[in-house]
Amino acid sequence: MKLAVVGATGLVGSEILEVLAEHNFPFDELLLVASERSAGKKLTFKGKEYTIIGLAQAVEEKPDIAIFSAGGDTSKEWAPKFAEMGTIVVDNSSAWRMDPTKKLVVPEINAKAIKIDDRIIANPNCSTIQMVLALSKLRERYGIKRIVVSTYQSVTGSGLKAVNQLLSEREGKDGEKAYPHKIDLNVLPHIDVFQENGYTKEEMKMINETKKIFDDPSIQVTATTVRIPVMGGHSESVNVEFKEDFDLEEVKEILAATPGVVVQDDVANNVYPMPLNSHKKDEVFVGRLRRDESQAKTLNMWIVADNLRKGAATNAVQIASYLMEHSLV
Ligand code: A2P
Ligand code: 11C
Repeated sequence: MKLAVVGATGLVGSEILEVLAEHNFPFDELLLVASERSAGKKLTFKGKEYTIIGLAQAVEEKPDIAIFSAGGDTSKEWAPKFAEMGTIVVDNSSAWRMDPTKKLVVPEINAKAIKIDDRIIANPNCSTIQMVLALSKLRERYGIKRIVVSTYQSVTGSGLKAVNQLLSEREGKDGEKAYPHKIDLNVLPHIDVFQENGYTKEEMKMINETKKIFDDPSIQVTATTVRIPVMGGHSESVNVEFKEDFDLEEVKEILAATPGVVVQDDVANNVYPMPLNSHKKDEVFVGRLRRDESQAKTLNMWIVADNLRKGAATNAVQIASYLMEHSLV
């Protein structure tokens, strides 16, 4: 089993390496891949030193699985080249997510959709993953009519440059800018580029990916995605209208029994999910569960997860594990 991590030097790439190590992911050979700028440099994984290679060399090595997190353009150009060599690409970019011939997978929800001849498997957007995972079992029980979501997203979602912008601003220094405005002590109702309909690309990802993962185009979703000056994870306020009425205690039981979800909901003791506590955790945390008193069959919830973990690295590694465990490699 030969495993490649493409984008190994990036924020998500280093998180993938951490998750592979923590999960004791089994492989015989590991290829660490980045741009030609980084080729020849060294990276350490589990105490062993690896030399970074470029994509052209990596494709010739014919890895069994390649986890890509090197941006959409790299995936568009290189994932098909790996696929042609027989590699299964687990792609963390947005390049293939809405391609009807590609599966968009959150393993706890729809891993069964993966078939033996799939060669490029898409990992959803971070803010989508944590929302759909928290809603998945509630949807099975009550059916979902409409979701209204507002996000509070960590700067780590925009990569290293954004983290550096926040830290430099905090120290009062001038540095490179990932955002069009100051991010420290500020809130930007703007993630990714604006589309013709006035929504951002991040908002449209949440809408379209949710329908695809649940395999239900009838679910109505509307989103406002917002960048805030935090680092540990993304938070989301979700208002969900079910088809059937629910019992709040049963909702808590269903959430507690949802794989990958942890309920933190004890307001009497100020217990609710927060990004600081979700940092470096693989789970999705849910709290502030309460009935929407303005509308029937509707629940308000607060969902937090480390966007680099379940939102990216953990989900991708879980897909790779599923491939191995189900002899799809
Ligand atoms: P490199 O470090 O050599 O630039 P982030 O999203 O944190 O900025 O990380 C992006 C990751 O994608 C890095 O590992 C980066 O490698 C890699 N990358 C960017 N462009 C390319 C490319 N054209 N080919 C291969 N890897 C790339
Ligand atoms: C953010 N969701 O927080 C973005 C980052 O489509 O994989 C991930 C972009 C993507 O800015």
